[in-house]
Amino acid sequence: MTDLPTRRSRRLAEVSRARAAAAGPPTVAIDLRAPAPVPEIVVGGRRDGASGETAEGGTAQGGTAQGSTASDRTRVMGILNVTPDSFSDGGLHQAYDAAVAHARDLVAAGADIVDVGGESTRPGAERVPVAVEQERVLPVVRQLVAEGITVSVDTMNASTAERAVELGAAVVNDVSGGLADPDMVRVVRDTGTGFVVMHWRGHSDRMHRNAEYSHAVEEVRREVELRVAELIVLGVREEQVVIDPGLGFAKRGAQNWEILAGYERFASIGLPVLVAASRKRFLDGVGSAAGATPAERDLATAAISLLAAERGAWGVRVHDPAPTRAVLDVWDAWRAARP
Ligand code: PMM
Repeated sequence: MTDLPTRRSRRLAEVSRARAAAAGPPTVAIDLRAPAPVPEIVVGGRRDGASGETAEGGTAQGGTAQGSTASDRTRVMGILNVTPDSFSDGGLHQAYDAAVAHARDLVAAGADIVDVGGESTRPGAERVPVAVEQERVLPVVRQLVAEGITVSVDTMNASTAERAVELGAAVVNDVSGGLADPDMVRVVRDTGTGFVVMHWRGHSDRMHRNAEYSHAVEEVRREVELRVAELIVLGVREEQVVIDPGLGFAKRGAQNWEILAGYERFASIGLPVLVAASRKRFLDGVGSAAGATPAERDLATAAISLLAAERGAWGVRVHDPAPTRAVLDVWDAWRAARP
């Protein structure tokens, strides 16, 4: 059990432990603390699922990163937006077949988890009816689970989360950290699912108005920590939680860089951290020309993935896993060679 730093949150954690003991062991959908599975990483070859063999069929020279990587491998969460209007890939994977095909591509490109969402949260986005979200997301979740893919469901709706978990989703990724739907906490608590708790100050239509901070890092940290403490007192177990500072959500350009530069402050909460910078607007003009398309921000995204992995991030959430997987493989090889 990791200590949350404040006295209040320690007390809340004690309450949670007492409740958990009274309730008996909950179902655990995924062990968030377990080492990420180490894929067949071949130094100098491509990943082809066959341990130790390069794409050319030979044995890898220089060894594999397997076995020598630490138990703190950063997971790659590939983004699958089954939406017409997400900011970088809206409409591309909205049809069921296109969505499933893209999920397979994400996994082939190195995703450990596929994050399936049916409601855009881009700045200014309007809410989508729950029934529409479920029509988009649930058949895809069912199919991916059947194919053995680890799925997280990106939703603010408790009923969507509940049905997705029933279908086998291992993680609920809620950009509101359970604040948008009061029933979400019950679903997370009772199913024992992994829960990504993002920093959130309100729905997308109010995002910019809410981006007022006198010290972004400390305020976001405090709000995340407080939200986790509330969840714990409501019966969610600390072991279920991954925190996410919510890049781009109620944060203006430079504030996102401050959050990234303050990564260690979030890590010091003592919970796994997800970094979700992929293609976001604050990357515009950094590593690609100003005004470039969101997809042209993948190199900058991969650089952030590497910096996050080096700092021990639990995961990185990306639209294109390939460049991120490449840099993480480099990081694994680097670490594997340490004496
Ligand atoms: N960003 C988006 C959607 N879901 N989930 C988490 N945990 N963190 C994020 O920053 C986040 C998210 C924004 O839309 P996208 O799916 O196009 O990236």
